[in-house]
Amino acid sequence: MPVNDNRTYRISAVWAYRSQVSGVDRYFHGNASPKREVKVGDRTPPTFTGSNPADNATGIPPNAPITINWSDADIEQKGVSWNNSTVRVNGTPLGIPGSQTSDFPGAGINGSGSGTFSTAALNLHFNQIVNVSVQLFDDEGNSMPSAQTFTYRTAMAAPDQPTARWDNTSALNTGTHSGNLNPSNGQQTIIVAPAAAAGKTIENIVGYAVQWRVLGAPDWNLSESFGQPGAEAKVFGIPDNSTIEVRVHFVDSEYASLLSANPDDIFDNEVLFALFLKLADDLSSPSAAWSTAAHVKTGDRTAPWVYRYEFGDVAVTTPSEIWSGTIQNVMPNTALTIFAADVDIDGLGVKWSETKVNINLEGGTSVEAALIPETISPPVFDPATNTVTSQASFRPNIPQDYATTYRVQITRLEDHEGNWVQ
Ligand SMILES: [Ca+2]
Ligand SMILES: [Ca+2]
Ligand SMILES: [Ca+2]
Ligand SMILES: [Ca+2]
Repeated sequence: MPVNDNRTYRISAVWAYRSQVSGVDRYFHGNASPKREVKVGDRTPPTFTGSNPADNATGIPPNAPITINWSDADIEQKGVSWNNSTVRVNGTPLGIPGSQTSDFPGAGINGSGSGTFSTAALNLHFNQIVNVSVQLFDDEGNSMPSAQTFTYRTAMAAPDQPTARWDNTSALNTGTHSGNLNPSNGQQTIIVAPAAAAGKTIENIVGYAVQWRVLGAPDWNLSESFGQPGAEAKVFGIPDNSTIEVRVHFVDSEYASLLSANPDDIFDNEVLFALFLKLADDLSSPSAAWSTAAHVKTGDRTAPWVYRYEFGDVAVTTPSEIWSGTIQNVMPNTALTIFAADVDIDGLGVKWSETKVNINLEGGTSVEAALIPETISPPVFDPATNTVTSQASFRPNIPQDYATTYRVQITRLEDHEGNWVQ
């Protein structure tokens, strides 16, 4: 009969004998002795049943405790002996757990429990791979056949708040145009200062990613730029005349394979797409902690435009007519009022003193002359759209005849930054 460990057996003895009855062997036994109990000892090693953090977990705070779970069969209901067991973190033994649990339900032989270790003394870094090995013994000295290991990764710390500034090197919006004027050139650049994480050690940092949005917008835009460690990043395609929010998060060496040997490859479409996927993935990952957002104002690169003019009591508001319309039966020397709008974060709008107008006999030589307004209205600023409107009236000071066609051309309508279109 096989005997299992961790069991109690009751044993009693009895005499047996053989006797012939009518020439045939017969077997008989006497009364049984009193029973004895025998406990068969523990030869079952404990089992490592899991951990917290779990294997392959990410985003774990560096100072998070480590809990090791076990099960064991043990007739004495003691289970794992932490004095004999060894838990190592990146090779360093952790000693005795700060807290323990042990449970053998219903006074049975099969129990489970845990030991929880502080990691404070290890000073683990952010974004560090943590390898844990577990070798458990019970108090009879039965050990796991071999150590088991699991791995987790600590969280990526948030960078400090970056700083950002408007790159004012892009060209003013100047020159000729026909038809409707787009009020915004929409292509500005800001420069984001390198991100740091004061007082924190972070492993495997290869740079930082940038997101931006117009202040108050619901969604963030992924920037095409990827900041190298310690270097500034440029963020393109930002609207002018806006307050922009910028935030950054660190990225690790998983990006390095995307970037290959040449950082300029970031502008390769396939690399960019892969990086975008990674960035998007990071948005849902606790390992990608974003910094506090910085604010920066982009400057004015939008030229003003005419949206209405009036000759006496005749008003023109249709854009195509404003740029090439014809008005009949205007009295000579009638006052002209120009209504102009500008997208302009500083609220100044059109600089009327720089506005120039030609009035000539149609077909005659065009002569540009400064407009000398009789009246200028104060600019009205709409902060919701950063749009400034103002108007100026002037009286053409060339001799005009009846029944004669004159060509009126606003050759320069300039804002205070020098943006203008003709
Ligand atoms: Ca055992
Ligand atoms: Ca035991
Ligand atoms: Ca402007
Ligand atoms: Ca301006």
